[in-house]
Amino acid sequence: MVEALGRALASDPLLVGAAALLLVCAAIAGVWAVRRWREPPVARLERVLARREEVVVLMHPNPDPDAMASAMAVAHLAESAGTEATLQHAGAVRHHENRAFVSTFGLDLEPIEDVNWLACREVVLVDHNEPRGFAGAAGIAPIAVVDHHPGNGEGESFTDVRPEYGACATILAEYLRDRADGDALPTELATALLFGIQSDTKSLTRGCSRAEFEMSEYLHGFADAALLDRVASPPVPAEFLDVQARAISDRHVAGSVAVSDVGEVDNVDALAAAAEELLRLQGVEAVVVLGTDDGTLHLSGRSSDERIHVGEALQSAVDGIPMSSAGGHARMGGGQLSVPHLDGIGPGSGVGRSELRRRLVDALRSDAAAERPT
Ligand SMILES: [Mn+2]
Repeated sequence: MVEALGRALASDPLLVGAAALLLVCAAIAGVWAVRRWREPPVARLERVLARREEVVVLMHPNPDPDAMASAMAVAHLAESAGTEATLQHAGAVRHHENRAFVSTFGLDLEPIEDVNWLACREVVLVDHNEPRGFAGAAGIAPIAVVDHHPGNGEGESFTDVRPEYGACATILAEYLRDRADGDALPTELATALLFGIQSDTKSLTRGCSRAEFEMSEYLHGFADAALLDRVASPPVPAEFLDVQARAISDRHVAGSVAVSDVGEVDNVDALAAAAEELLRLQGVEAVVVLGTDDGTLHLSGRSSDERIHVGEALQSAVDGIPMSSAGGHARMGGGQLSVPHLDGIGPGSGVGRSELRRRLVDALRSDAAAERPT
């Protein structure tokens, strides 16, 4: 057969030419395929961004520093590809540390409540892999997804989800390194990403992979120490310290559960900060701090014991109380109750504050007891 082919080629110079052309084409295609295969993900993402005039970089609801720093990095990539980027999120930037991040880096973030509020339909998701938290979120098909949470969300043209990573900012730091060719990173961007990694990993103590350490080292070379300090330890509003003081001095401790009613507050974020502080108390494994703002009683719960599911405990404590809601995760939860209803106005007979406190203690303790192996 090979001989027959050789004879045919020898007798027809046109065939020789065609065979040579075919070989050259195959070689070119091979080189192209190897290049594509070896190129870093950032090159593909940059191509996806460059094909658009405008993109929305969408953070998860109530964005945290990791989401905001990741969004800054995608906006940086988009703008260097000549693509306009708008940073949007559902919910609000909550907690004074997160607001300090926004003001320190002068971020222009736009809140959205409805899919029609998106600046455009070309959406890049960061730090989550399925759009949520606004009306019509389920109908969005993102063009790209960069995330470190488990999940099945995908981008139409680009998906990079690494659940083994401690922060989304780590992935974006790798992107910037891979395209840098030794160029300096903008100081603010490097500092924001470094803080994003630190805040998502509790300063490299929780949920870290090797990549967090490597990218922290890389970013450190471009970050500004004073700026990092300013964003990591923003000044605390006076009320936060007042509320913490009240939470600590007025605490009721029953076994490993501490409940504290701090009365009227102006800023309900102070309750979460106080709960975190109270949880540091020796012997205490679950806490709830209660405070009133504008006729609503807010609860903020925390637990350091994995057998106590705070969200479920808060939910069972307010169960049956009209105009109440509570829930959350294993280690943190919250709730709201209507003060007039607690006082007995409305359909129910009312549950006093001391009765509520007792229910909270019981819920947090029985939860612990139920889970405890006998
Ligand atoms: Mn994150």
